[in-house]
Amino acid sequence: MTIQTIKTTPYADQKPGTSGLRKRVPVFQQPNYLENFIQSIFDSLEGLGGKTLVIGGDGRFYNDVAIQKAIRIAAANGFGKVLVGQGGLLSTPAASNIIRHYKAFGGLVLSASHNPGGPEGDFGIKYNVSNGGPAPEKITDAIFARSKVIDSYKTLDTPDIDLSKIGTQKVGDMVVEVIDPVADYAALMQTLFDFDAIRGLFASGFTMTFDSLHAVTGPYAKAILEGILGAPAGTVKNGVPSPSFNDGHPDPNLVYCKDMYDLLMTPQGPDFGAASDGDGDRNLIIGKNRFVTPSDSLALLAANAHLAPGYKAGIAGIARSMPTSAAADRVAEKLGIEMHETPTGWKFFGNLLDVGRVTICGEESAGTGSNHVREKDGLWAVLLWLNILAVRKQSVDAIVREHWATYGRNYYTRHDYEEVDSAAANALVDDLRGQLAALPGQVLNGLEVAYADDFTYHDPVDGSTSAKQGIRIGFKDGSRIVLRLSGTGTVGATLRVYLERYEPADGQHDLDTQDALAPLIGITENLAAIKGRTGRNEPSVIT
Ligand code: G16
Repeated sequence: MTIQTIKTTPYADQKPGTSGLRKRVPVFQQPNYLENFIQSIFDSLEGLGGKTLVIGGDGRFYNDVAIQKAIRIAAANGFGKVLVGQGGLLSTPAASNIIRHYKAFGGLVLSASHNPGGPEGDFGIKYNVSNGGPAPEKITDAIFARSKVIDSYKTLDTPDIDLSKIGTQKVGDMVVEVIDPVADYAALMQTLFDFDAIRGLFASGFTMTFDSLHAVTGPYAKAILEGILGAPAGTVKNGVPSPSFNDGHPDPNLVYCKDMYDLLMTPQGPDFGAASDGDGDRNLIIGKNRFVTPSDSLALLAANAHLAPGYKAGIAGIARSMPTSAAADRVAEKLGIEMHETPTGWKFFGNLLDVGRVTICGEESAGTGSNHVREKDGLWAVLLWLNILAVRKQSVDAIVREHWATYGRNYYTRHDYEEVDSAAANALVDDLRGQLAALPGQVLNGLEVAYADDFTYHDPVDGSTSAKQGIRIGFKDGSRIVLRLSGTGTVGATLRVYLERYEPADGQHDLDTQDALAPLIGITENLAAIKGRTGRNEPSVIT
């Protein structure tokens, strides 16, 4: 088989963001755009000859085309084997598991996660390394540097691989094995959780709804919840993956899962509701009459993890992204274990997990996970919740209330201003950065500023430093304002404002969240002038 070397010219905009390269589909459809990026990835890796590469995606529009291109470029670059999910599907946590389980060299994850899909929607691609996690910054920086000078890529002139059949085929000298996307993942989950107890929970009449949002978790949730665990048929909604997510937005939050939220707030609603996103790494947890914020969910899962067999020996430590609330910090303190604050992006947890300093990680952006893989894992979080509910035999609401009565409550909200003008958003952040030095000691809306900085992370494992990771303004009473620009949007800039206030164990736990945070919302507007600078009177999304 002759390897073709195709001449190309670089694109200037292939800088990976928080989680790989995400762009509108038409951007990826430009001549050689995807090929350039994949070749830039392979050019940035050493020693891939003869090794195994995992390829999977969330089934969104352009996945099928991209996978065929990726397989040919992988073969031409000397990989020995590609493992690909049947139909091109692998959830992101399942891809991470496959990389680890089969000791692959790395993997290509084709997804734009929670972003909408379809011909005018978003597409994305990221590279995961041999530990199963997203490539660290030194690799993504190298990929970007390479993409700016690339002048050719390698491929083969071969027909498309049939991805519908499980089994082995060949592309040039490379073996392509099409695998069941669900089996290994389902087996892993059975090693972590008490499936008998969860089966008993469902058998006792416990009711649940799980919304797959027409995305990748449909087959996983059906196989595990309805198949292995015996939840009634129909528990999983919208379970058939669609390239356009049925024209929906596969983001499991209170905006796109409002119907489920409303149902859970009614007496006739089920006991438990959950959802996952486009690629299956995020989760939404709602109990009857109780939405659980992702930050609280992290704290609750960490505090109760020992109830599941996979964590019965206890957890070594917890890590959370900087904007995530400090609720988990209080759990770590009580357990006497390590607590780490990292920049936004799952890749920053990898080192801590690899050396065993933390077991459970989480982010305010609806991501929780553990050392079982190196990605956040939506269904894992749902199963851990189910395991805890099965053991404690209490409602979600009762468990959350007990938690607050023990640790206090961190009121928390995130305000997103989506698709704002990039120049205006950057100027807003720059101006705020300029004000930081003068803030400590000032009293704003009755709250005294304790510190104000732009977060810099020093990785305690590899010694690397990541600067400018978000503006933090902390107050003496434990309240906090964080501002940063998203690294996953594809149009303009998305400004994220994260607000948090701590109420002690014997304090008020029943305030409306937005009311509880109103003083901080006012301070933010005074300091950052968001309305004037963005032209927006209110956030696009409040979570
Ligand atoms: C990605 C990253 C997460 C991050 C989230 C939001 O999630 O994997 O670590 O918290 O984006 O990032 P940003 O605030 O920069 O938009 P996902 O689910 O989109 O892969």
